[in-house]
Amino acid sequence: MNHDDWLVLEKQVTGWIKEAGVRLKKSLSAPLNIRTKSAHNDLVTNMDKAIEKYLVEKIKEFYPDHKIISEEGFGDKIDSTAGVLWLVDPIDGTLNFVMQKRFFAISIGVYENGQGKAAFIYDVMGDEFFHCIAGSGAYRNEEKLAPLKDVRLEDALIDLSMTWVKPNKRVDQDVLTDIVRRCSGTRAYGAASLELAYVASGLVDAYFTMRLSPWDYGAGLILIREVGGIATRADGSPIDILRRTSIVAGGEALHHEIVAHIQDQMAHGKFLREPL
Ligand code: 2AM
Ligand code: CA
Repeated sequence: MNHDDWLVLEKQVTGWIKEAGVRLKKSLSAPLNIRTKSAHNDLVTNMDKAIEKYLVEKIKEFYPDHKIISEEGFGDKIDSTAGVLWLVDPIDGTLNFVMQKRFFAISIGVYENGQGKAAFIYDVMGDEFFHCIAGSGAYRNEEKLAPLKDVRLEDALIDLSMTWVKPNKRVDQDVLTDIVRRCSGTRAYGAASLELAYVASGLVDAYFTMRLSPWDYGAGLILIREVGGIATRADGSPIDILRRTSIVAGGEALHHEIVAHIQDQMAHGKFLREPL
């Protein structure tokens, strides 16, 4: 697709996402139909499904030859990044949607032959729309985001869930202890797409997680790279956008410091298990 095609797509997706946002907001005043998926805290609601169906139908209507990976099953079975690929999460942060009625987002990332091209993350209740067409700058609503600055670990806010510093099956619980002790503070918002958007906006300086799916991080990675940030797997290796993965994201120097620390811990026998 050429640049003008991407601009048309941006207009369309912005319209769909804002419309979906209105529906999500309205739905909070009616009873939700909630079910659990892989665990008691892994939830899906009637709204996850309804919004995904709406978005997938729109994409298929206007871009019938594009492929879609999405969370709730309306997308395609994909094993290649060839062509245009959409990574769609109708509600990122479903637990927040259900329990807090805030801090959830609609996230859409669009890739062409594996290259990030367009990103859209909409914080419905905060009415903050993070978006970018790769190469044309990243935005929070109409405000252009600045390139990420170098931040020392001692001055950094690090976004990570407590999950990763208590016993868990993916990473030794003490791998990050030094990072947590030395940094300026930690935060956790419970919606990965927003947490990646906050890194891109400089609201937090780095984000660490051991387990995300393509629809959770697809858009966020594009935003972070657009502002000069780095995102890799926890051991520093590249992210494969077709797979579940760990992620360390941040400005270049801080990303390097965190990954070097993790690699050093691994060299001392600490485990790090990527999701299958
Ligand atoms: P979700 O709400 O779309 O499932 C919560 O810390 C963040 O991690 C959310 O962005 C959530 O996305 C994501 N996540 C990925 N895998 C998860 C899982 N198995 N259970 C809960 N949250 C998960
Ligand atoms: Ca979701």
